Amino acid sequence: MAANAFGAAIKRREDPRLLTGQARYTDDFTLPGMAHLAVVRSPYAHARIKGISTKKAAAMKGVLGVFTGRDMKDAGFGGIPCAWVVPGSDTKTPAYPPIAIDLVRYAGNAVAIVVATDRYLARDAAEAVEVDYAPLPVVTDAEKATAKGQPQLHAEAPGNQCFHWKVSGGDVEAAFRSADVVVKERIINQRLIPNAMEPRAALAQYMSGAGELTLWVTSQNPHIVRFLLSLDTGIPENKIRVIAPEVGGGFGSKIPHYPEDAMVVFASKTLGCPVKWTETRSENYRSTIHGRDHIQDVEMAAKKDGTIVGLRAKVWANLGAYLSTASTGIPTILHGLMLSGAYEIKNIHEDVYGVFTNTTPTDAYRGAGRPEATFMVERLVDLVAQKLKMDPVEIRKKNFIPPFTDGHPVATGLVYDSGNYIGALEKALQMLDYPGLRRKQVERRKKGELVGVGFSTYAEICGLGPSQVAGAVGFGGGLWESAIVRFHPSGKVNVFVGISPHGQGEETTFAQIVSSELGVPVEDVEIFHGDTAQTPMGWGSYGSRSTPVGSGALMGAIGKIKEKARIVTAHLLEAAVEDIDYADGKFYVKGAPSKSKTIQDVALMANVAWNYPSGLEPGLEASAFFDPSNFVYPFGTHIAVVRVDAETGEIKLERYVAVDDCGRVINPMIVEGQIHGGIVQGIGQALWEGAAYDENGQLLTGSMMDYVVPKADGFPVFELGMTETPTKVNPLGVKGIGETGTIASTPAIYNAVMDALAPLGVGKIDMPLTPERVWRAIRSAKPGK
Ligand code: MCN
Repeated sequence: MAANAFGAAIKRREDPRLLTGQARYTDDFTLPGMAHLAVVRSPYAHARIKGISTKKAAAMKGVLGVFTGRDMKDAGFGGIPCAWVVPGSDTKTPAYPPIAIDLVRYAGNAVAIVVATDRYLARDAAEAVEVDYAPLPVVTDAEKATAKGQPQLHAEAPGNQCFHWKVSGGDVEAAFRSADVVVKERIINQRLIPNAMEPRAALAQYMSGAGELTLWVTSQNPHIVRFLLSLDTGIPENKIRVIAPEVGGGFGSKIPHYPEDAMVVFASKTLGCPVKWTETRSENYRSTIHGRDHIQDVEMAAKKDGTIVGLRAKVWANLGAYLSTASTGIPTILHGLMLSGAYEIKNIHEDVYGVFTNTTPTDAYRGAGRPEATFMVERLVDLVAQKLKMDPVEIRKKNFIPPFTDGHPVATGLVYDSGNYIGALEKALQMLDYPGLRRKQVERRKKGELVGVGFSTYAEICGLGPSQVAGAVGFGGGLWESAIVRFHPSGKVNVFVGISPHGQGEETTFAQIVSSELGVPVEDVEIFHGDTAQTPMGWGSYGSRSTPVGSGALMGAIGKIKEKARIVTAHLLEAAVEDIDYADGKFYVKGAPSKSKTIQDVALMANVAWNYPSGLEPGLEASAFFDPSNFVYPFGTHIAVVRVDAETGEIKLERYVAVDDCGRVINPMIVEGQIHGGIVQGIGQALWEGAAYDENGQLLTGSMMDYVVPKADGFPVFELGMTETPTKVNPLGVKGIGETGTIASTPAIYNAVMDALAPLGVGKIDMPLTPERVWRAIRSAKPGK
């Protein structure tokens, strides 16, 4: 049976293999003669390398080679490129050698590699590499790093400033002068560590005869890795095959092209055998990118009636020690341009300073820039409401952009595609029974309970394209997608897509689209992705773009298949092509529906081509490319209800209501799953997670014993609702959903906790809101403040 493209809650077809241990991840691949690579990492966050002695390690059993950064450089391997340099920000892009040469800049920076016949021998030998370090002073805080007299990381970036980027819309100074109230806040959007189930891994096989390289790698975007790898290895792009087999989650951390990718290639090329590296969890914490880490000074100005007239901010974004693949685009384009949120804020100005520090490089982490913007806006909106003694719902309603379907420009220069913010809020309020809840809150407060309600009415930007905009904002690639639909004689279908899902479920949703559009049973459709030799060019799965952009390409290919099928059907039924229509899986003659052919009939004839229109190419296969005309802007309302234990500072989440709008919904079950996971990740930031460095740049939260990730037992059943406001920027009217939960939930929780603590006069606690921090705040609270 053909599936519905929209609304069919089909179970994820990828799950049985994932849940029964039958999926193959990079580390599962073993090639004949394969060697293993281990990385020697700096224990210092900043140090001069005085010398490296590899002799002892090289003499150990099973060791095939020990190499330094200089060896890689001498072999022609270049630095890891940064793929996003935002124009107009005077961005400094210092060299990022895959293995440090002369200087290490963060604890975990690679200083040497060891290759051995066995992974344990490699790790043992790595410990025998002797490195003579001269430690240097360290700076880990982004704001502090810009001050005079601080340690300098890169000669070309004085004051550790990588860039200064500004966004301006309207006249913010005049807006602040005209305001009745101004609220200010310093927000620390703390550093987070992505926790994909599968750590990173890379396996390279260089075939010297043909000059060809195959790299199996844990990547969200194998085509981008292929492109960047061709730059730093010097191997031509068309001789590189990058395969992202099963990838056990990424959440943004598997977007970058990492030094280890280049290391295995170098080792394989040098030693003439396949070489594999698999990260340990503690390596993962130190060497895979981190997310967020913003210090934000924000002010919001409003009139007495609650009309927000301006937003002004200064942000120090911690980029870590080197520029990771997309790092400079996150605190600028994906953060700074979203400062209007769901509101009509006509005057906005923000200065963003991108800063180098002696910490792990940062890059995209689920939401990437938008959680930092949404938290800022949603918190400040609440503070204005508090100051004006307005209900947080009223102030939001007053400032929302009214419903629109044909584009709405905001002060930062973006044009939102479609939105109905009030619609989502009203639905969520209904689900919550807001008046009833507030009444109960009053009663419970009288009994001494600390209960609070928190709102987050977000709008976010995703579905990254269009490519012209990508180019204009300095992204080093395109942002279009492509797809190939291929029918076999039996009527079975293979679909090859450029996107590279790694847990999101497009093998199911894209099969649903093909099935519904062409009348093929969903089981007959197989989706292929993640192999540059097999799939057409694509720019990857991130920025919740796979569905809004990838489905556009798929629909293009489906359209071409339908066109060809009409020609073949017309020939078979001896009718004119113009007289052939398509409905419910059948191509039929208008006015004579019994005269029809199925797509399977057409596929057989097109493949054997026995009785076939003259001049028409045989085969039933089509490829298409799609570049959207705009981004998409999902939105919604998330509401948290919390109770704070005054004795212990513990926060109990009593209810969580979320109404999201991602345009037309393909698979509601998958969409709900994405929202669940997203909400949990955002709550993790609000309540538990936070990477901490000591004054020497040592990562104190270097393992799962010290870094608290959310667990299922900490949550109530989420109450989810949807509204559907289609977009016009892609053929199906779909927007992304992969990040909305993460973007929305952090401020909802934070605002709820602050609402709970308001009677005590507590107005601010830095995230994460751990029981200890909350308890201390309650202890030092001044009621009535
Ligand atoms: N979907 C749908 N109807 C819509 C929109 C989406 O049915 N209107 C479905 C899609 O077809 C897909 C899923 O929802 O099955 C998510 O699609 P989309 O919003 O397009 O997001 P992407 O596939 O591009 O995934 C990226 C997004 C991001 S940016 C991060 S980070 C993230 C996330 O997805 N990382 C994840 N979700 C994740 N889920 C898992 N399991 N693992 C990760 O690493």
